[in-house]
Amino acid sequence: MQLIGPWHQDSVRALFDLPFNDLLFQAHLMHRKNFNPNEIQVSTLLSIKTGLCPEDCKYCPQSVHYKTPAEKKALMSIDSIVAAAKKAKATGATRFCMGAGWRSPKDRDFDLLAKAIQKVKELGLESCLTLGMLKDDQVKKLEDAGLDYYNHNIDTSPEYYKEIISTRKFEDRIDTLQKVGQSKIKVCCGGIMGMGESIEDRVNFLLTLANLETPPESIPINMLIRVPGTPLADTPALDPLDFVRMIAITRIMFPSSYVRLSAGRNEMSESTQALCFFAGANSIHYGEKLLTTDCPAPEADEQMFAKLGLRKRSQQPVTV
Ligand code: SAM
Ligand code: DTB
Ligand code: SF4
Repeated sequence: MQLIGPWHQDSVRALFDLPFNDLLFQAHLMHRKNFNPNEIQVSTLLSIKTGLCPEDCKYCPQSVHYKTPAEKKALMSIDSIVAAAKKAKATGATRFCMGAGWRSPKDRDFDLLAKAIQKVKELGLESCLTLGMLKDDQVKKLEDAGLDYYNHNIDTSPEYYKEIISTRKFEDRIDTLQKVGQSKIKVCCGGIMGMGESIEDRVNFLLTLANLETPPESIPINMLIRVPGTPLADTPALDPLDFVRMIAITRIMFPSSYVRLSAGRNEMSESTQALCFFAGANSIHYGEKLLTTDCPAPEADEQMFAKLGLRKRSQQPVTV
């Protein structure tokens, strides 16, 4: 992992204060040095268990505490997971991310999870899971099953976290990230913009990511989807240019990580997305759905890629 830091509050804040053009120019130069700027990694998501989650994350349609349009669904069977993975492969995804509306998985779920990892990899897809907090032996089970990535977001700054979630502590998230970071599984960790956080919170969110024992190789930057029924449903919309800034600063601070333009593309214009790609975003969620909310239709993404001369990044070597 190459870092051009060490970063401090002042140096990160200085990036937020740059004129937009200067910031985008720096970010784009950094992007070109490390990646092919016309290639985008595409991941398809599948919610393998949906809703009734005991946590109270104020943004989340799956929390049992809020009445939202998200459909509840028990843990899927291996056959249905494999069928969805095959479909994702056929539409051109290179990574298959399976998410569960859990605080943490139960030991009894690991046989199915290991099987799912194995089957996804047999299809030539990278595997990614996001299941909530993990214990040491659970990380080991996922590592032994050959899991490529574990997604576990810190979502916001340590200071703002308690305004968003009361059922766990920021340190609980760091604890799982440390466990995963010490295994062979790659860390995917990012956050959500537009939850009413300040610039200082965005600075401290990025500093926390940069100071993780194992900084993430994959960084999802989500724009809050304001789902009806969640406490954040009426939060004022984020200025798309502030979202682009966040992508650019993430690219500068993490030159060799994948920066994912994650949730929120359905509410974003193509022009905003194009600016995000220029600023250094090189990964997206692709497919009909994110977890419970809609993604742009794959055909619309194909058209946007064609317009921008972008192509999907082909598969990285898969470790089986
Ligand atoms: N339960 C597990 C956990 O919390 O880690 C995995 C699933 S959880 C839905 C995965 C991530 O989705 C959250 O950490 C959050 O970053 C993102 N997310 C959930 N609801 C969102 C929303 N309304 N807008 C943007 N991102 C959202
Ligand atoms: C991440 O950072 N964003 C994805 C993925 N990791 C699991 C999830 C976005 C979920 C958006 C709300 C929903 O569809 O329920
Ligand atoms: Fe549960 Fe994850 Fe949603 Fe929080 S973000 S309510 S832990 S599914």
